Amino acid sequence: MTELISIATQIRRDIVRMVHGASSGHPGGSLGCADFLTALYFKIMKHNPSFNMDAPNEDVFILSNGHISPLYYSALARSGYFDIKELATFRKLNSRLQGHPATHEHLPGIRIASGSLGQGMSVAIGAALSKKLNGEENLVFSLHGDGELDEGQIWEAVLFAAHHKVDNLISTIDWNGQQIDGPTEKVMNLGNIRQKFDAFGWTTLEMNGNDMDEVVATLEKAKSLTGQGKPIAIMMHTSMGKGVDFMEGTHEWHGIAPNDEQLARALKQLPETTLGDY
Ligand SMILES: Cc1ncc(C[n+]2csc(CCOP(=O)(O)OP(=O)(O)O)c2C)c(N)n1
Ligand SMILES: [Mg+2]
Repeated sequence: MTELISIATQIRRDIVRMVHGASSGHPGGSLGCADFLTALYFKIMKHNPSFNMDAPNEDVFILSNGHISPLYYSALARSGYFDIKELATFRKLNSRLQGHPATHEHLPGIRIASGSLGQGMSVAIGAALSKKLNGEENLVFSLHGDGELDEGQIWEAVLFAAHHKVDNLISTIDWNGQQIDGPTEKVMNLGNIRQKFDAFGWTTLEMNGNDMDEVVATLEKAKSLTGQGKPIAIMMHTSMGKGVDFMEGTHEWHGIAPNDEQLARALKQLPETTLGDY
């Protein structure tokens, strides 16, 4: 557990350094979901960093809220998909690390373009059904923002997954209560999203997404509930900007870069680990 927490801290350092280096990007959601993606890539998922697009006999992760790409790229590099030095090219001209993930650049680990919100659950369902057709036992994980649930396509996918018993799918919702323009309840009130997923026929779980013990335990529990005829959704409470006090809990840091002074203040709160900076 200590090791996972340390990896998450290094990944948070990567996030703020990458966004600062590019003078653009999305630190808020990236920092909030850092514990979740660390647990997934370093403990929970069966995956192979010598990347195969078709993912035979391995688990698949689909990032639907593609704007949190700094987190995604760091988790991929840190788990061996590509050299961590490449993180320095984030959002630079001709980089494989575009602001939103795309397949065109052939960056190992990326299986779909995302950033246009609402599409990832449909893709994840397709991947999960393919696994079943191929007779593979592996699982498909997806991650979505809560603001992303404003997209109608999500609810079509939620209906479809329950009807077709896509029980090898674990979708997680980053329930941080914030989105680009403000708190979700002001922009478009979502109500109790757990009750909504329950009503649509999913098995639901809830966790504090910024407590590594709880994240690992809940993901293990979710895995144990697969194969029972229902898709699984995890309502993940996180704090946007988690780990950097002045970025925490506000939509203000959804999509802006820290300046030099803010970067220094952020890095002080996220001490460099034995993994080292890129
Ligand atoms: C189809 C589509 N509509 C609008 C946007 C613009 N947009 C980017 S991020 C965002 C807010 C998403 O909120 P949430 O999923 O909660 O992410 P968070 O701010 O918590 O990281 C919006 C509306 C988009 N990327 N795609
Ligand atoms: Mg949100």
